[in-house]
Amino acid sequence: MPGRMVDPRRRLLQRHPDNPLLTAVDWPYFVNTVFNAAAVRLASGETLLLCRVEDCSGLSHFCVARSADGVTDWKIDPQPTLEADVANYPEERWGIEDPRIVWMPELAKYSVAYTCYSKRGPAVSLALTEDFRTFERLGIVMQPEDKDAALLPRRIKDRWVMIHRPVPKAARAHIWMSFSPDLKHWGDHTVVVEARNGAWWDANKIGLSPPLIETPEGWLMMYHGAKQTPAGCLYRLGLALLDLEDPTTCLLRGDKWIFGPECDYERTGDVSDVVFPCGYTIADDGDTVNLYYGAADTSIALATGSVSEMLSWLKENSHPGGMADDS
Ligand code: BMA
Repeated sequence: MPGRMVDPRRRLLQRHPDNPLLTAVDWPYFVNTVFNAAAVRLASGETLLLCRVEDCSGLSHFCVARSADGVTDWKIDPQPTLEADVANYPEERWGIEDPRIVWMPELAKYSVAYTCYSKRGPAVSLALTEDFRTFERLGIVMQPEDKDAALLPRRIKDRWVMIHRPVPKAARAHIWMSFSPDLKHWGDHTVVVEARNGAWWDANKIGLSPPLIETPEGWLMMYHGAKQTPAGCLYRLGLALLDLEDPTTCLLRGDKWIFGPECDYERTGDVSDVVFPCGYTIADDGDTVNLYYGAADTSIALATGSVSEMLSWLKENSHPGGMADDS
């Protein structure tokens, strides 16, 4: 099925002409798909992607890909970099998925929040690493069903902060925030952004996409909406802004999506009509965002935008507060 024509108007994110950047055929070993990669820029300037790789069992693991310019000449680990460790972490029985990396200055380590797919459903696990070769697992921190998690890079009022998205049986799936003294025990669970109702693009089920971007005006959040349609779910991306010192307060929330599946590689794949970013890097100018996203659960693509333009857009296209108006 051909993608629709890409409309050059209303562009906050520009697709890279080389998209998709990485697919299964680029992998040094045989895999089904590569998608939903976490991203980080290392001190060396190199871009590192921690890619979700699905093999032909249907289960996923992570594999590191590195590139000097974040676009070309990827050096991919010859073997899986991090695999499920079922003997010690039975909650990883059906694989590990959708990582989000955040550099934690106080720990001098990267945190990796990821989905552990347990026999009782998807849940949230944490790991720490200094080098993306060895990982210190902290184990499961949110029970099923929960996913789309990332830490904030620093404590707020002495406590670590995690964003995540539980899926309750009897209600819509909203974005929550929880707090911890030690990264292990989490409490004071609070809804931060609610899924809307009805026909909205972000009705019923939303979730964090990449980790938050810290700006002088607040934490910029890119979140996905999964709109249920007769043909399946449409995954699109929207924006919200959270208060810097009280991130449970949503200052602004955009009413429209800013990015959605349009190109062939986003519209057609193992799961059609999905754009799913799990990571970004910020360029040397401090403003350019390189957003890495899974396309149709099949490949990894790149779109580029500007933090200041996203903030300006939010001021013009949003309303205060993260709660849904169900009227
Ligand atoms: C979500 C997540 C993502 C996936 C998306 C579309 O629920 O599981 O890993 O990309 O669905 O299939």
